[in-house]
Amino acid sequence: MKVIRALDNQGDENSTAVASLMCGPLDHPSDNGDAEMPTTDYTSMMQGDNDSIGNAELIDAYEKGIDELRTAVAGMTPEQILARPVPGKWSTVECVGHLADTEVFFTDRIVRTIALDRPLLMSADEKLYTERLRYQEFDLTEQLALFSALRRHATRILRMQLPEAWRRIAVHNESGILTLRQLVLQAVRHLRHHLPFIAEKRAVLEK
Ligand code: NI
Repeated sequence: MKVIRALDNQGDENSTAVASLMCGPLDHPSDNGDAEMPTTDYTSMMQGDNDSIGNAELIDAYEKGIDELRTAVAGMTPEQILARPVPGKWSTVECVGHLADTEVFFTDRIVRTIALDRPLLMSADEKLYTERLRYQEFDLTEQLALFSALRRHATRILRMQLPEAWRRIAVHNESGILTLRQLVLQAVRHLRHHLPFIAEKRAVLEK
């Protein structure tokens, strides 16, 4: 499928780059012997836009992430949600907490870029979020509801935009100029980056 190919063309899942991308280092394996990818490469991989997917398809893929995340954790027991079955990596609730918390940023960036002219977008160190906000003590159902509400909210806004809105730009303090398309692509790719790690945890827990 065209959509899948376009969105999955994001490079390797073993990147250890973190910094402005808001991807948890614990779910970005650094102990697998693979060479680390420089943050700048990871950033361009996540934010790249080759026009291989149309705007309507992109919104559909973005909205579909709600079901993809719910499906990924469906049927897990409370013990499984809290378990850290893969050494050095997050529990499932920590991963979903990261995804929901990141979505707060992504949604704000998308909405801000539509509403304002050349808004400034700030990076954040997600490593600090995980510990200080205590993701392990988050409520999975609450996090899923937050993620879903944010994506539904932005999906509705995106579907109302005229085609020219997709060329709107923001200025990121580290990445520089980003288009609305790049911001939505990044949100889609970020979720898809993390879903295999949830599957990895489940495979260990359920075997
Ligand atoms: Ni992440």
